[in-house]
Amino acid sequence: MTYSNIIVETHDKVGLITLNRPDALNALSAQLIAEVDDALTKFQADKNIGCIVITGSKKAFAAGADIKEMQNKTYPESYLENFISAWETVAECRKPIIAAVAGFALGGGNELAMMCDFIIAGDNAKFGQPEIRLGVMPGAGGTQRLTRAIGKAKAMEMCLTGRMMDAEEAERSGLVSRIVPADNLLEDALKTAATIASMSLPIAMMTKESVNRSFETTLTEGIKFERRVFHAMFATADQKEGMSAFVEKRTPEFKNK
Ligand code: CO8
Repeated sequence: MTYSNIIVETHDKVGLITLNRPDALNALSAQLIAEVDDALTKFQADKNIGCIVITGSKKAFAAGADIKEMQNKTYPESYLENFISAWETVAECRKPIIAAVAGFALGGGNELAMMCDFIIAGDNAKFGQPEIRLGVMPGAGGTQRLTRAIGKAKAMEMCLTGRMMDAEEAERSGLVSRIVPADNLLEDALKTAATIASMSLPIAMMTKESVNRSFETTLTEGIKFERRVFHAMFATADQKEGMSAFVEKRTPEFKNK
């Protein structure tokens, strides 16, 4: 697939996807999402890639789904094409994904960021679910993921008023893991991703799966799941290497086995 809305690069073991529709503040058209899906599928299959970063520009991570594309959509069309299902590739990606967000992350932009495993925010980031102002509501997981991330009171206010949240409030509320100066955002996100990619890939993937399980089950079931996965880790060569390296006071060399 030839990409016209994203730029795809690899930085050693990190896959980088930069949303690149500057004229539309990276509005998430069907074509852009198809390109993101394609790039993610390739990074998933690439044994050398241990972590993925999705970012936008300094002005906008993404200002939402493409309103001009959705404007005349009918109910049967959206039902038949199962509109928005294409985005599930991001949420279902098994490798760790970081969203590096500067500028606007609105509507589907915020939902895309929340589909990633964590968000690092530039200090100029602005998050919001303004769909209500367009006569709709979030449709790519926003009502669910935002509520789990920041709690009912703030999520309800954001979704019902459409107001934006700045980076400080987003960090205070638990929507983002950290704030960094916008000029250093990509460098910081790539460095964080490189740290993750330097670990054992299967262990990182099992860790991601276990943390995500906490959203989908009870505490008792989640702890049972964690324990099964934890036991399985003793079958990996990377566990032997990681623990031996600690005991021998050296840096581990994970072989991803
Ligand atoms: N869709 C299409 N085009 C957009 C979008 C968008 N979401 N956002 C901005 N643009 C375009 C503008 O139309 C404009 O284009 P043009 O130059 O041709 O007129 C260009 O980008 C620049 O935008 P502005 O001139 O408006 O820039 P400002 O700096 O003045 O304002 C804002 C920036 C505040 C971000 C403003 O552009 C804005 O409010 N954008 C819309 C934000 C929004 O409502 N987002 C939610 C969209 S709905 C949604 O995401 C539903 C998700 C459900 C799942 C989706 C599945 C696909």
